Amino acid sequence: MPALFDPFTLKDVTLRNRIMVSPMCQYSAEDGRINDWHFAHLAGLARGGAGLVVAEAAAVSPEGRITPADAGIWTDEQAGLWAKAAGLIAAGGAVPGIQIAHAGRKANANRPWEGDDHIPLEDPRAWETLAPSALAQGGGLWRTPREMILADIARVQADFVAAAARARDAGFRWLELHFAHGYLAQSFFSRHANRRTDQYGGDFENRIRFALETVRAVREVWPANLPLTARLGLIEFAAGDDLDESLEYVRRLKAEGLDLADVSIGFTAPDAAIPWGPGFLAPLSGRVRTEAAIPTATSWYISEPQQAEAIVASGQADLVALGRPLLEDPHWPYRAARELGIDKAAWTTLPAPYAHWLDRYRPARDPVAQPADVAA
Ligand code: 8CM
Repeated sequence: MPALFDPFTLKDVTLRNRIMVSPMCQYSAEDGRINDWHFAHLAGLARGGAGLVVAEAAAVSPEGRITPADAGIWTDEQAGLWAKAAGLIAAGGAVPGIQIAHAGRKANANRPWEGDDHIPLEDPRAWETLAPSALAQGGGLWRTPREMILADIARVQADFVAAAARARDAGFRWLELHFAHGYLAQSFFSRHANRRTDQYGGDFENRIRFALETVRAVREVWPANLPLTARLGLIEFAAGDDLDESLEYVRRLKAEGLDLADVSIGFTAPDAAIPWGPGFLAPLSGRVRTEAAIPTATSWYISEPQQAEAIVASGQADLVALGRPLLEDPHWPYRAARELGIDKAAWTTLPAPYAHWLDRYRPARDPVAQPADVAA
């Protein structure tokens, strides 16, 4: 059995394989409410065969949205819609997960296909953005945020806790905190974004305080038997990177109750030189897995079944997180199973309406069209 199709158990949750659907913002919600687009999208991905479907970043508060069209989880009405989504994912045989997020200084942007730039303050859709320091994200796309006072920090942490409780009540069984990609929690950890001089900025202990306190508080409401995970920006590929510090950050998060580290990038350093390439983050995931002794997920430029298999089999990650390959081919897991030599879809709790087609009617050797057939 290829490693990619070994079940994976974390706490009381067992995934049918090691394939995770990365959370992918759809920028298609209204006042934070998801709709038929999201239901079809998530149900399709679950039916496609992944073990875990992590629904897109759901904002913990209105001002924490990346764009005005982001999904949210700050009201009971929104949570009711998420409950339907969680049920659809489970009906597809995958474990329902959700990412909860606050965009910090990268909030209040236009949708990627409508400019990807900040909304000017005079626009009626504008809101004040918040960050550890009054420093704009680089690249000229974002406004300068307001530096958070201690009451803002406490409120955002309470928003994360309320969102986690809503996710729990909606039936999600896997929670991912968005602590990467230059969003709020990442910008506290980042020495590029955080210039505070109080207990939330400066040295390592102070820069990790926001994340540690948030994990500790979320852990109180997120069930002890369910995985609490975070997507972490552990590297910038820029001057100032300190991997020993990043590894210690993960160990400290683990001590607060984090169950898995989804290893990713900071995206806060203006001078980063990111070595984009196939599976380029997998080695760092392997280091985190070994040196912080915590299960990991890895993402970025994983698209081929043999590549995903090698990452899991070699111990670089427990889970491979795929995004774009699953949008191109929502049934990528079936193709992967076939390519890795699993001749029948018994690797999964494949729902019977699909299983019977794939198993019962599959001949010993699939007839492959020959040039002569095509010519005829
Ligand atoms: C969009 C929303 C949230 C994220 C994202 C993106 C796009 C790219 C990315 O991360 O790396 O975390």
